[in-house]
Amino acid sequence: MGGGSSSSSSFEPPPSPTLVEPWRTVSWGNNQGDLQYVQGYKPENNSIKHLRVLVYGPVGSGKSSFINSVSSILQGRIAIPAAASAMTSDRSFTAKYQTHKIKEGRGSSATTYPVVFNDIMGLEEGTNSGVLPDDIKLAMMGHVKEGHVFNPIAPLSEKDPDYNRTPSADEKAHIVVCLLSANASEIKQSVLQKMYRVRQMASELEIPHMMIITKIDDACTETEKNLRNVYKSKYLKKKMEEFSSDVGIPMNCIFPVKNYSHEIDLNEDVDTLILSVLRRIIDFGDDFIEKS
Ligand SMILES: Nc1nc2c(ncn2[C@@H]2O[C@H](COP(=O)(O)OP(=O)(O)OP(=O)(O)O)[C@@H](O)[C@H]2O)c(=O)[nH]1
Ligand SMILES: [Mg+2]
Repeated sequence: MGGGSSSSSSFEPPPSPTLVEPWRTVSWGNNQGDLQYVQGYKPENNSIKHLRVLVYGPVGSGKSSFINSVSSILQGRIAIPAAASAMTSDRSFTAKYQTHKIKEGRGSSATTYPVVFNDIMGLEEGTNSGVLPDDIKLAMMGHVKEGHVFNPIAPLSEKDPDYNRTPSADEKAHIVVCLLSANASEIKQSVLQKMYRVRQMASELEIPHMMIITKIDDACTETEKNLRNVYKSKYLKKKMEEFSSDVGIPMNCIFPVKNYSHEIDLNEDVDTLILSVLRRIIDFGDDFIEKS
């Protein structure tokens, strides 16, 4: 008895993975305003040539890919200045501290945009691997020289030739951005603790701090189908709330993106999300420049 009965409870549809209305508004298909804003930015303060963005996060979270994506959008074509790994591994692909400048124009008249990005080794689980939070603090303060290879066992010491004793105002970071993958099944507690420490260090130095959630295409079938579902996806909203409380960053400082990874051409919706976060990075970083 009962098999084949049409009792209403056994035929209830599964709950929808998306909200009816997006919880944040995005002006899709209208990138020109944000692009001009970003391309036209210049720090007012004459002692600062460029706004410096320091990115950090777990191994493989998409740090180098994010820098490449920004570079691609500003240059209007896919660019690969920051070597990204071919696949995610548990060892950081980026070991060296490097500033990425984005070229503006071509040939002899080419200049660089006044926003630069510092790529850093990934955070890893455990005590003897990945970049140390203390080294990230030194990078924030401008003490790490270009090309330094991070040592996961000991932080850079003042005696080391790679230690910059007298950083200029534009060698210091003006905004710190942590990246986390929305696809990471579980971020290890020890990695989250390191991120929490880095967030505290940035607060002590009063440097603004933001979070970017990457790989939203990989993590949620609704956003994979259509990026415009990003703020309707219940899964992504939950992930952002979890990361917000884990690292101690308010929701209004967290932005989801899809990085360019396999594409050979730019895509308007990918650009919309990246430009929207880039605009905030510039605003928050510029607030810090203005008050320092
Ligand atoms: N689908 C998808 N893949 C991504 C995205 N972002 C990065 N990836 C891929 O994830 C892998 C790791 O990306 P990387 O940019 O090298 O990550 P990273 O944080 O610089 O890694 P380490 O330098 O090793 O710490 C690469 O294969 C990227 O192509 C994204 O938003 N979506
Ligand atoms: Mg990298």
